[in-house]
Amino acid sequence: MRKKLILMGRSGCGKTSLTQALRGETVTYLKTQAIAYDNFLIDTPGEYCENHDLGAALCLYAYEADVVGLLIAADDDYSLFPPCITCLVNREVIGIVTKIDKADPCRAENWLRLSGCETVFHVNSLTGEGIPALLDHIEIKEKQQ
Ligand SMILES: Nc1nc2c(ncn2[C@@H]2O[C@H](COP(=O)(O)OP(=O)(O)OP(=O)(O)O)[C@@H](O)[C@H]2O)c(=O)[nH]1
Ligand SMILES: [Mg+2]
Repeated sequence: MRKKLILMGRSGCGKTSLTQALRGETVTYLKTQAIAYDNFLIDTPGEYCENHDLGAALCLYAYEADVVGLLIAADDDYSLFPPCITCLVNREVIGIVTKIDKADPCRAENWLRLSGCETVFHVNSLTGEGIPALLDHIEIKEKQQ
């Protein structure tokens, strides 16, 4: 069993590719046209992060999940997430730096930490690097007897 993870970030930052990698599927480009649910992942179109009114809807969608993932690609030139926004939802918020094969992930990680993410993962959805650590984080572990 896994906690339900919702992914948010600008268009093209790698949300859908990450959902495919987390499911163990081949990564193929597919533009997200609407919020997409499956058993443990909620994928959102990047436009929801890029438009102020749709951004408010993302806060509501967060309540359908157990964990909120904010994504920034390592080669992104800027962050869409303002400082200290994780308090807008009463869910755990984690940072995920994508495309770590394309640039040093440090800058994107710093932006995510500034936004309030205390835990930040680094992933490359094309090679699978960092995917096991993220899967482990959302795994619901049986209590030891
Ligand atoms: N090099 C590299 N490319 C990646 C990685 N992850 C995703 N991409 C590429 O980035 C492009 C956009 O990826 P998507 O997963 O569709 O991005 P998205 O965030 O879902 O975009 P929207 O659906 O528009 O919101 C695709 O061409 C992917 O192949 C990665 O880790 N490394
Ligand atoms: Mg997508």
